[in-house]
Amino acid sequence: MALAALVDHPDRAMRNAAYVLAMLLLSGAFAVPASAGPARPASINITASNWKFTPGTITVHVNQVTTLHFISKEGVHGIASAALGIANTFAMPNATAVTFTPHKPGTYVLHCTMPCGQGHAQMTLIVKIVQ
Ligand SMILES: [Cu+2]
Repeated sequence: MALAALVDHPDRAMRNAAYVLAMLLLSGAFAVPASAGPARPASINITASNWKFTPGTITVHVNQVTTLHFISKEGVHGIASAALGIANTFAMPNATAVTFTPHKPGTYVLHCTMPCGQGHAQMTLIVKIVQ
């Protein structure tokens, strides 16, 4: 039964019920938030080796506090991004981590910051920032 029909219902109790329902709808009591606010913190493990990061592409949401945990299986490598606010961080046999919060969507290509050998120039981590 449509709400409009209930509002004009001959039975007073039904009219009251319709009124309460209308107020609840107007108050947004049943509304699902369009945006749940900042996403929960993310944690991503990245393994470095000669000469790649695995995974080579990661996806992070705008305003999502994200921690990258690096560990190297081979050699010492590094990552940094001024645009993303990622401080220079080395991937070593001991795990290291860096936390950042991206604000601008886009695809960012981060090159290894540590001269690490013949494949160094091609060693990248692609960070996709999405809404
Ligand atoms: Cu390198």
